[in-house]
Amino acid sequence: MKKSPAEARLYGILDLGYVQPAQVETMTAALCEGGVDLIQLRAKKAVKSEVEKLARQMQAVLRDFDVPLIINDHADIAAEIACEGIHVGQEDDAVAKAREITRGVCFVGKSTHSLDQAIAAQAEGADYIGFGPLYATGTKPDYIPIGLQDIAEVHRRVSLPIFCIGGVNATRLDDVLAAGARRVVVVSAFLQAADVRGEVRALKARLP
Ligand code: TZP
Ligand code: MG
Repeated sequence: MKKSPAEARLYGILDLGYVQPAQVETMTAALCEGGVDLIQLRAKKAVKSEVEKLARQMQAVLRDFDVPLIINDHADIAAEIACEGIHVGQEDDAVAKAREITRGVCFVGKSTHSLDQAIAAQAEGADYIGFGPLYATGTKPDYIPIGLQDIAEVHRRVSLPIFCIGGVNATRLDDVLAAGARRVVVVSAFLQAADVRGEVRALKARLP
């Protein structure tokens, strides 16, 4: 049985800005062996056929793990390959639309960049939210970091699973947790680690 967002604490994103297509399978396995609970394919520059191909490769690896596959942006691909989740941003399909395209089968996550957006995503029916970027990050360079000050409040106001994202790494984790985070997304700090499995495992062990 695949994990649900509510059961998840650590969310890894396989971002093709950091990973060559030929490394997608080994990186998927390394992230899962390290202990990510959720994994997303984020391929901003790839054409749809390439995204689908890579997603299917990840899906094959994920048969050995209870880690759901979440596709960024492309609800039609998520529906086509019957993966577990779809993730939309503020500029993408509405949650209801993504749910319709995936025929109610996928859970739907939404990126939020403020307290107001987080509250709106809950009202819109998202199954989980990303909240950030907390820190400036090269993975999403055009976004102004929101800092840590709203983390406690968003947990008071939003009852969905909240994944704090953006510049999270081993050095900053204590500050992020002290600010009230219970779940985190880590991208570049995992994908650029010399020992991906070890980096994931060590960070996972520090989560509540
Ligand atoms: N959404 C908000 S920040 C971000 C996304 C996809 C990127 C997070 O990547 P990193 O490398 O962990 O800062
Ligand atoms: Mg998007």
